[in-house]
Amino acid sequence: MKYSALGKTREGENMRNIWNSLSKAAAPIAAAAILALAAAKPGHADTWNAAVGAQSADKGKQALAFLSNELWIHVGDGIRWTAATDELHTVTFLKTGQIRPPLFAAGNSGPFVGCPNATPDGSSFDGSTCVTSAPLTIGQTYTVHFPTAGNYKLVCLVHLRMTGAVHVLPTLQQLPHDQDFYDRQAVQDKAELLWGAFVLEGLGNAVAEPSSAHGVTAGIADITATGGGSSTASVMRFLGATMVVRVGDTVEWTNRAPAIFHTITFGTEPTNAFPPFPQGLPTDPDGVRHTVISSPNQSVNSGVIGSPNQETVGAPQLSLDFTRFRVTFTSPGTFNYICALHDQIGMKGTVIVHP
Ligand SMILES: [Cu+2]
Repeated sequence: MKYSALGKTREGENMRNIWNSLSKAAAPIAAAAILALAAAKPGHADTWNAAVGAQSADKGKQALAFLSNELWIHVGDGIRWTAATDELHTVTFLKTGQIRPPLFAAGNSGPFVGCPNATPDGSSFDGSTCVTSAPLTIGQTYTVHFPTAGNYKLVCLVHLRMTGAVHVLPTLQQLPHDQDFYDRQAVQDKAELLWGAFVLEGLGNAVAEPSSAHGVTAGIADITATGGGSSTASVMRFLGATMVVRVGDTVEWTNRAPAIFHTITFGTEPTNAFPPFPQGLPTDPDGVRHTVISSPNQSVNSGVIGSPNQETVGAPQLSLDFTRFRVTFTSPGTFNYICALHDQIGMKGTVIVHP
């Protein structure tokens, strides 16, 4: 989706132009005029536009980001977010202190949990009751209204490090930016994040270049931040996706994407890809799950691999992350695999095993 396609629904453009020109005048008369005009504003609300995520044409590079990720609006205004990726996102405002819910119930095989459930499109958020969209896919929109002044944190329940800020100012307060500014900023942020993913792809490929190590980079990402929140440039691809080895060789996958999970899944895709299949996959002394595949018909799922989240003061220490997975191939053949979480955006690979 092109950002220009998001368009504008600024009912208050004339009002704001008057306001902007008046606010540049220094005379007290102008100040009085501003107050008079502002007093006329109640009952009037703007709807701002923002995007959720951005992606490359092949969907392999994803900007996990609210674009823009920081907006200043007036009390009574709304923001309409438009999802721009095949990767799912939510638009979510949790209450301060609320425990972040999992995305799906029953260990990720059940329905969307929400806070609880999704709240209707057009819901209002004032900090007292949480508001969330369902997981949104490309082209879907979700609008939130803000009836109370305050500063609110925006999160995505799918991605751990995808946040933003909405500053809701009193009607008399001048806003720092207009919709055109946010549209330009969204285009620039998109370009920077997708360019970042392009650079990461090169980095991941350099490491995964077929060699005696038989290493595959199972996704790579970088988190960046603005004053409003954090965004992630992510390569949702296996780098070294076609690996050629010999019988008896071991291929090793490494997830280099912080707070983004992937699986390495051969054969039948399990209903719930989060736990490894078969259960009780053996583990090497260095803590890496390691299994043997002897037939292209064999079903094996790594379970999710990746780093769960940043270290957090006050939270229990987690065990060492599962960031790697190993498979030893004992028969020749062509072995196709997918990431069960991201195959719909093309995250797939092949291991060709020669005698
Ligand atoms: Cu994945």
